[in-house]
Amino acid sequence: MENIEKLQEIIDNSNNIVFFGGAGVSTESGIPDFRSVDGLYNLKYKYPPEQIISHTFFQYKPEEFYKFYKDKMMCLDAKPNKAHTFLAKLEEKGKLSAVVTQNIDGLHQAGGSHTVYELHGSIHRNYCTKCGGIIKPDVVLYEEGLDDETVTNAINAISNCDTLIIAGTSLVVYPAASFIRYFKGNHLVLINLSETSADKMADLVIHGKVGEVLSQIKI
Ligand code: CNA
Repeated sequence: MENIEKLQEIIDNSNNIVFFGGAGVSTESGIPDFRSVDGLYNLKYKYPPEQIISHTFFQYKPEEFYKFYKDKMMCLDAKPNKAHTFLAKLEEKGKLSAVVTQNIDGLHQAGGSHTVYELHGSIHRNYCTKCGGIIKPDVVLYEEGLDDETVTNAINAISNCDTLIIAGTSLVVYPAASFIRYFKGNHLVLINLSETSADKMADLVIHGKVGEVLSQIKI
């Protein structure tokens, strides 16, 4: 409760908030994350998920890749949750300048957010790898680089914000996790179920569910 009040005060006094999130933002929409106990990394597959969602695996075993991808990553029926709608409202009120997300599910846009930098792409876009070649989802696989323009926009947003809210991410996937180092504003807030390496840097750490936490804030 004391933490919620502190978060309310920080949000009330901020006019340029950036939200940096990960898979934990969508677990309340029913999409499993990668590293929690019931996340994707604890499921049993013929190959470890890290291997399946790599560029090499996609090239050499596209059918196996697509089996896993369609089954576990293309969550087209998921609906935005309280975290997504809260952030959209915060943007509408002119208090949030950008959402920087590692998620590929498109739920921030579905929830009404406009400025969303998708560091790892989106399941909602696909492209042909060469004319008449295999279709690849526009998601960043292991061994692949991030889109330059998206990275520049994300870093600019983080560098210029007054408050950075980091939520629902284990902060272990690089380079995405390193972008939070560009923050030089007033308040760093961390909302995550489990501890992260950035807890010690934050002004406020809330170990809880991001949707539940944010929906208690009045805007
Ligand atoms: P991760 O490594 O799975 O970490 C998720 C973190 O969120 C963990 O620390 C959890 O404790 C925490 N968490 C889970 N649920 C909640 C909740 N309701 N509230 C607060 N915290 C919660 O995921 P990261 O995003 O850090 O890892 C990066 C990968 C995961 C990116 O490449 C993503 O593309 C990829 N991913 C995306 C999705 C998606 O688009 N929804 C789903 C699964 C994985």
